[in-house]
Amino acid sequence: MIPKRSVRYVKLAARGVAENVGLMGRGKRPMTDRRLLAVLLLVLTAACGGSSSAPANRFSGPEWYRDVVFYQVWVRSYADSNGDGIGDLRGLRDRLDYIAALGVGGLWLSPMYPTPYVDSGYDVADYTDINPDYGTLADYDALVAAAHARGIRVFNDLVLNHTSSEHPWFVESRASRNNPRRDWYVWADEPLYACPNAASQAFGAERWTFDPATGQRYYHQFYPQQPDLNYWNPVVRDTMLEQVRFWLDRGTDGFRVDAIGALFEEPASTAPGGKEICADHPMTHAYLKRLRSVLDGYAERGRCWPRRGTPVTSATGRTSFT
Ligand SMILES: [Ca+2]
Ligand SMILES: [Ca+2]
Repeated sequence: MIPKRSVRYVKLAARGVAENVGLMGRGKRPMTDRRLLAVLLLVLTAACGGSSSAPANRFSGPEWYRDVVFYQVWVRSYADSNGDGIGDLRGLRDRLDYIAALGVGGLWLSPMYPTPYVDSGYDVADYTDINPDYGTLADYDALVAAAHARGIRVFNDLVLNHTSSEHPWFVESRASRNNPRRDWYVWADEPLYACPNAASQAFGAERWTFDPATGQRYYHQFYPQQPDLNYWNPVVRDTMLEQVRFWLDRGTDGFRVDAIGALFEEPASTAPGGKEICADHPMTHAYLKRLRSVLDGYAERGRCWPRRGTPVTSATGRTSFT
């Protein structure tokens, strides 16, 4: 089935780390109007070394992204190269001349990882591979090379908050209370916090799902098939940055980061002020700085980044970057 897609609006704002706030519906589920707080992290090759084939003045300066057109592609529905009815990376690559002719400078790929597709690919079952419906890692590499040759940068969708329930990490985690990956997800006898999904009830009313195999509940901000990773576990934090490096090492130019405000939660019993924290936790801000540091590490390879920003949360809870 070809999924429907609707981007109500995309706003690029702020400095250093660009904030991308969008209302999106996706996939074979009914339109969800899910509100996403996302961060777009950018890396630039042309402004530093001057060796890119990008048109002159198009990518000049570290804040080039302010004037560049970004083009979001839902690979599954975009272009089918082999006639199986499913869009794929080769189909997209075959149309890069058309995309370049539109004046596009940045290609944002919606999730193209292996997935059971409960949430249109935002339920990732493997962060370091390509959905076989769309092709292979070699096809991805060829797409990036072909895009770069046309002065187009490639940005992956990055889903850090949760995995698919079919990801091997969660399969292990739910196997037993003593499994080494048990603490990679958020397990408890009773819900630690309510954290309702304020944007939409389409993901279901319950944020905690009972798992009879081990007699505990796990937390999920979205569908039950999308268990939240436990970012209080330092091994999880480090492991997710390894997934980021995997793509940067391949030549990926940056990321659009999904639901980033939801990384950390904290129960009322320990949170300052005695009120549970469900989004924009200070630890999330700290983790974003680490993520930024990873990206900065690629400056040594001739890439430049927009200047560093400082996250600020207003009295209303709105986060921006100065
Ligand atoms: Ca196909
Ligand atoms: Ca979370």
